[in-house]
Amino acid sequence: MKSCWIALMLVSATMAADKPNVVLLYADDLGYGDLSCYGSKTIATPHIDKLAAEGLRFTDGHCSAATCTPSRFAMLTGEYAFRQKGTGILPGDAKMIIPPGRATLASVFKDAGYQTGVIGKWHLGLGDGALDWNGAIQPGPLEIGFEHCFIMAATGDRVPCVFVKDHQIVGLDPADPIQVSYKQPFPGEPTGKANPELLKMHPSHGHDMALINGISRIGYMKGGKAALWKDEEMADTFTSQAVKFIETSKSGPFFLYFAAHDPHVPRVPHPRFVGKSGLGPRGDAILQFDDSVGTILATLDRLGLKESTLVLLSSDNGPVVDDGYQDKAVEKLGDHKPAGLLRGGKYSAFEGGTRVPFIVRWPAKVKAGVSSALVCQVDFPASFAALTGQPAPAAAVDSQNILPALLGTNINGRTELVEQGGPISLRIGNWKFIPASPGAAKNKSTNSETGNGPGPQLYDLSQDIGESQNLAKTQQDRVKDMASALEKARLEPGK
Ligand code: NG6
Ligand code: CA
Repeated sequence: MKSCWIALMLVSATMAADKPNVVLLYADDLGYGDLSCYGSKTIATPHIDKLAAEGLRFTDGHCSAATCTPSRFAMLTGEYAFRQKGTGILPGDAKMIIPPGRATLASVFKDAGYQTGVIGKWHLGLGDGALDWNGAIQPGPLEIGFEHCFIMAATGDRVPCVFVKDHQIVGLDPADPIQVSYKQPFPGEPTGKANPELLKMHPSHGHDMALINGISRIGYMKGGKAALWKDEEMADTFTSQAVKFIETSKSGPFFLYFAAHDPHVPRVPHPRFVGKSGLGPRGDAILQFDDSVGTILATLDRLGLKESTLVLLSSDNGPVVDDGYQDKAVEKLGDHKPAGLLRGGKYSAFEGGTRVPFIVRWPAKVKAGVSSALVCQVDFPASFAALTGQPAPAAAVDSQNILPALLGTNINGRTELVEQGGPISLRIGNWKFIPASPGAAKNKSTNSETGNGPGPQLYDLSQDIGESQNLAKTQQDRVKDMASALEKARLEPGK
């Protein structure tokens, strides 16, 4: 009798749950001010603008950290990355930092009966520490809930410059095995440092190691020549893989994590975008991302999936202009403000580090509009568990169910949010607190602000979105309260 009841409850929970397809369109280093729907007058992103016009555009949506690896770690696991050692920016030969079997955003969907796929940039490590790139590359995405994967291991500026499909490098010739090292160069292989005459794009800082397709990278590699990617074709490759995944999963439901590489360095868009933005390769790469979005949305339209698909668009961290290559991003910036009115960007504790474009479209359920709710990607595991009628994963300790805010049925998102820039800072409502933090206020290589400062910083974002007036001296009680709230959040997950 009891088991009948349980069965009945399970059936009704499943029936009560909505199971839209979910497509997560994730840009790399795209800033709050980089899209015309977020106010840019210097760049036109018509496909993303249409998505925003048909959906809910968030003005206070965040990634969890101001760089890639910790941000993606938090988004997939539902745990702030600062709680775990080894979750900073990873080299391309790092072992996987999400333990196999751990519940993730992907496994939440898989458990709900979804087809799950990741296409694009991974940057969470692969293998268990003794990886042979010529053999089975595992553990990887398939061991944490994805059933299909077509990825690059780390970033476009890190070796190995090849794609990995499921457990294998794509197009690898066994007669030309691949070797990867982050320690020393391979004798006889060209590097950016030794062979600058072979470069089509020169580094501005770092990036002077393995020389692949006329661009020098971080780390060294040898062999695997037939498998090397062409930077100019990378966006089209990922996009066509995404279209294929949607086509084969169309009977649904499916979850696609489309992790684009644009506009991360090296910015080498396809020739059809070159010169089109007037802002140099960085702007052109943003047009390329918009184009990928357009192609994926057109696929949903073509297959009649628009109504039944929740599309989420966001970025893994804020923008950076010079991130290590002489690509004219600084010289051609003109009036463009990649972080909009926000201060800081990638690597920064200021809002520009983690406040990013954040759009939800689900025609069947979400009313178009604009929301000022405080929402964060770390909340995806709990929120999508709720959407699919499941409890939040126990290990997703920082993930809150903010589904009503994501769907626009409630204007309240989070009350508090920890932001991981350089220094770890705290939002409570519109108040922003950055604790005193040693270290340079400016990153000399990227010429960007870190948020470090000798004393505490307090900003009232409701009056001062650009964090220009430090109120710490005049509001000492609030500083004290926020300092202890931050300490508590650091020590006690769930805040
Ligand atoms: C930095 C790289 C930068 C970029 C970043 C990771 C240098 C000098 N800079 O170390 O170019 O690759 O790491 O970016 O090497 S992220 O978006 O993946 O976090
Ligand atoms: Ca990034």
